[in-house]
Amino acid sequence: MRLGSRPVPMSNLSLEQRAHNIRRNSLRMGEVQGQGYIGQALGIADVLAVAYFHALEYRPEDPEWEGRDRFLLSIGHYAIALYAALMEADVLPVDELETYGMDDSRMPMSGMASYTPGMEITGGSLGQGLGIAVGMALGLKRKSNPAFVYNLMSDGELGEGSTWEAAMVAAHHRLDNLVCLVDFNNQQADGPSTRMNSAEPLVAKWEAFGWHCQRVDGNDLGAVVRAFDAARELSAPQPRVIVFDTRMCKGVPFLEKRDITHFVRVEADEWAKALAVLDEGGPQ
Ligand SMILES: Cc1ncc(C[n+]2csc(CCOP(=O)(O)OP(=O)(O)O)c2C)c(N)n1
Ligand SMILES: [Mg+2]
Repeated sequence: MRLGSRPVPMSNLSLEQRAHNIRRNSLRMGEVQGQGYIGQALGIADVLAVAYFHALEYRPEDPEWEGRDRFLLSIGHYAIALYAALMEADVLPVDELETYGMDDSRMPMSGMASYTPGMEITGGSLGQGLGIAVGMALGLKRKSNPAFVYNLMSDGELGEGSTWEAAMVAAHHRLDNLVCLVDFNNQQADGPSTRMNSAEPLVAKWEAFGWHCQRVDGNDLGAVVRAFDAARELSAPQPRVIVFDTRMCKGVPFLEKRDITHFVRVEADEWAKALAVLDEGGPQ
């Protein structure tokens, strides 16, 4: 553990409970605006719970603490998911969710670094996060700062050339302080990623680019924990990537069943129903 960092865990709530709370916060924000990328938020909640309550070192009261692990949200449209996690992590106050997406809110609908504590980058233009993460990881190494850089990106971003340019540079510089997290929800704007522009065989591809690659079920908390641990503990001098297969809308069966495209339509009366169904299912 780094000098001055906080001991984990911050409390004895289970990861299941944390993931559940992240899903609840997301749905409550969606209800405020009547919209939001809720399918993505529900799908990635387990990965965010493990990131913020198992893997990352940070200080909720000092989000810019120099020793913090950096968590980059390359996918700006997933902001609702990260706000939900930052609230659960006490970086943002929960009652602020009432302001989600409003004028003067610190939580705009797309993630912007200058607005929100804990939002490291402005990530709406897809394919930029990994390049920024590479620069940060290099910078930290030059400053002998042992922090890790995590970059959360989407399967849609695997179709961006800039992602693979960054991947090559990361391997060239042996960035063992860089962990890329890919949300493979098999969904992008026009349909399933595997049908639009398949990145398979994905593990072999990352490995060919010089990365240590794992692929796990992103909604299996135990598997997610083990993957984060393995990525962090690996001694090989190479960057690490974890591909998480996730299920959009996880935890709300009537939304899971919907013929999901990139943006899930939730009717006005369905937000409360979604929350009730989530609570009924309980932490999983
Ligand atoms: C460079 C760039 N091209 C296009 C867009 C428009 N856009 C926003 S989200 C999105 C879907 C991309 O797929 P993925 O990130 O996997 O999204 P998911 O459906 O899983 O949320 C697109 C095309 C963008 N933000 N940036
Ligand atoms: Mg996707």
